Amino acid sequence: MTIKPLIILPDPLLRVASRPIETIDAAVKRLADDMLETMYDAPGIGLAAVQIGEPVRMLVIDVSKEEEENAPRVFLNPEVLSAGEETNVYEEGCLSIPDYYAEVERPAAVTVRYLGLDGAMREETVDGLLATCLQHEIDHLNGVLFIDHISKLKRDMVVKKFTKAARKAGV
Ligand code: GNR
Ligand code: NI
Repeated sequence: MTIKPLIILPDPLLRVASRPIETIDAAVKRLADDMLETMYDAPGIGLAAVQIGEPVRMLVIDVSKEEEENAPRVFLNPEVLSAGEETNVYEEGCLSIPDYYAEVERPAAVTVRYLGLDGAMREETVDGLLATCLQHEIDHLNGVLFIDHISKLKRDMVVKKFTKAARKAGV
């Protein structure tokens, strides 16, 4: 397993739509391992493959509490089938936008369909932090970032700040 460097705003890779996974081979399993290791190292509660430079539709999540055992989960080709009427507001952050946090409103519960690493198709209705995190990660697979759900004024400020920082760093 390898900790991979994170792709940071304003890298254009964060804006591409990731491609579906067609076969669950050794490379896909290895990518899942690297994603988990990178997520735990960060640390974060979720990670999309594109955040480590692989634009494929895979994400990993662990929303277990600190005092609990790790509960790593891998989702391949996840799709939101339906969303509840009720919404939640969470303070979100993103490993690709370090040290920036903002409140985002999303459906409180969603039903998702995805493939597990074992190739089995699953359907699940989730709520709470897992629902928020899944929606944040599925957005990544579509080139969408959590800052797209806040005001344009705030978004423009963040993008400007990260663009300046990248220029200074010579990226
Ligand atoms: O670590 C993360 N925390 C988080 C908190 C609230 C809502 C979403 C997230 S996901 C984020 C990791 C990340 O950037 N995943 O793409
Ligand atoms: Ni993110």
